[in-house]
Amino acid sequence: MTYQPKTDLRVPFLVLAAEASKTAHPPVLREDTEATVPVNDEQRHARGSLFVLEGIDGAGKTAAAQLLEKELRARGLDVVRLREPTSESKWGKEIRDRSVKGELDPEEELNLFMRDRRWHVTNKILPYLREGKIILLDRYFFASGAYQTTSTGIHWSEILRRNREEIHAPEPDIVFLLDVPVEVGLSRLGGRSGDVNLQFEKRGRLEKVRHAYLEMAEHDSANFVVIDARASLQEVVTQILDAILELVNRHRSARKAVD
Ligand code: ATM
Repeated sequence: MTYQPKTDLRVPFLVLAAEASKTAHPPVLREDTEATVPVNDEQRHARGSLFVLEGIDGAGKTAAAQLLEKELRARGLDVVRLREPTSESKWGKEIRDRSVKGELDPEEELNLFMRDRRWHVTNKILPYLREGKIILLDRYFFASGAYQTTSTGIHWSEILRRNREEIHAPEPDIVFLLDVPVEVGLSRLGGRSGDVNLQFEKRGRLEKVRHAYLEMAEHDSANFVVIDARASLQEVVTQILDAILELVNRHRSARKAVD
């Protein structure tokens, strides 16, 4: 099932970019993870772009993100690849340690993902956007919407709202939803040894996760592009790359007009 983007590719993050700092600094890691600045203020100073890859397990996001990074870098673009849950914050580490063993209760799990994301927004995503980087993000708050709705019973729209209002998670330029039927995702995962995650990869749950993602793509305000990820990796990457390059070029032209 392939969907067309429901809106034109937008150009956030740029209008007041002329004021933004032109000096690049590596992000300084902050422990005061509660201190996220409201994103609308931050976005005014951001010159970068945020592209998110989402999909059920086995959809091919991680392979696509790796290849995209290479392709964008080969074109001279300043790209950074990030993923959630992070492997750096204490909350990301806790998720990775405990969810694999099925130890987390649903509310605790949702809270940990939110805390890890707050850390990520503060310490990585916003600093990189301010530096003008192109961020390729392998999972973001839409994953909380899709996965944690199935465990907590909270509607995905409420989970997205919390991420937007409580964490001030910046809106992506585009969310690429790599859509595959569950049996395709599971058969791809079958090839990976030691990767079976009891908490997440049960078939019935993945059907619900996929359904939630597709509903989001249709009804949420984010700029979703649904990609039929049954296609080859190269075809998937080409589609995503074309959309990213088009948007990055529009950013550049608009910035020139402002400068
Ligand atoms: P990766 O497979 O992308 O490493 O993500 C690990 C798991 O975390 C993934 N499912 N499995 N297996 C989806 C899950 N996840 C959530 O449940 N909520 C979230 O907010 C995020 C970022 C990931």
